[in-house]
Amino acid sequence: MNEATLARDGREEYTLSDVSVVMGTYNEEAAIGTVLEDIAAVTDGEATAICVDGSDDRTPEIARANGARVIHQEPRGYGEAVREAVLAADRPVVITTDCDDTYPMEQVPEFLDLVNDGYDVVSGDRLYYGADAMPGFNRLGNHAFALFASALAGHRIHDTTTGMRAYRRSVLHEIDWTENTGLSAELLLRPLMRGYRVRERPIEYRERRGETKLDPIEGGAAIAKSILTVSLEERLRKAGLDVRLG
Ligand SMILES: Nc1nc2c(ncn2[C@@H]2O[C@H](COP(=O)(O)OP(=O)(O)OP(=O)(O)O)[C@@H](O)[C@H]2O)c(=O)[nH]1
Ligand SMILES: [Mg+2]
Repeated sequence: MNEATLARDGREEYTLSDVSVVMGTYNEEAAIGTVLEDIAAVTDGEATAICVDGSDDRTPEIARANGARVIHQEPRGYGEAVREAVLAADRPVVITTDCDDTYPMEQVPEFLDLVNDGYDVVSGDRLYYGADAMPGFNRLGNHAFALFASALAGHRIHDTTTGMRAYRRSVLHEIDWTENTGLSAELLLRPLMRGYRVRERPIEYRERRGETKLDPIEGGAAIAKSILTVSLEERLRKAGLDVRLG
């Protein structure tokens, strides 16, 4: 192989045609067109887009019209959809997003560069720039989750529940995922606590288009429980005990 195609750590260097952008979609007709157009524009149409969809509005039609692969799944929650989406990805670099136009698809190339620098997981930190577009209660909750997760994981994490990340696809297949509402925290904590190379990258966060699908109180409690369960399971695993607490 030509040296120019090798990343700095000697692994193969990925391009935008090695990227799948995946998401759960549940009645996101107000945002799906913009999100998929942004992905196509920033990747020159090279990346594939996959939507795991439970909608009863026009979301799947708009997604297909914009070139996305749509996988139907009855609505069973965020994590059920995102797990199926990440495992369906057909390219070696997998980028997750919400389908609500909150995440900056224009930063996809920066995330890819960091994977080429050798990181296994690159996690978008919404709180770094203040996240003014986020409802105040959610912002406070996300700061609290980050502190809670940092204390349990023994690594400083700034944003545990972000929806925008890049993963080397192999990582997604090497770990069993158990959480639903808390899947985003799990997708960060398990790789981090198993010694994968993980880093955060500040991202701009925009106001949501369309209606939220997450109840902040019920969802917040489920996320806190996932952070606790996953961190304890990973600590026990390090001590040689492979158990499920959830
Ligand atoms: N297929 C599917 N997608 C879902 C389900 N629940 C949520 N989603 C999608 O998962 C993503 C995250 O949901 P959001 O409502 O944005 O949750 P959130 O980001 O915590 O809340 P906001 O701050 O309001 O954006 C969105 O793209 C939703 O459409 C579900 O049950 N099935
Ligand atoms: Mg969202």
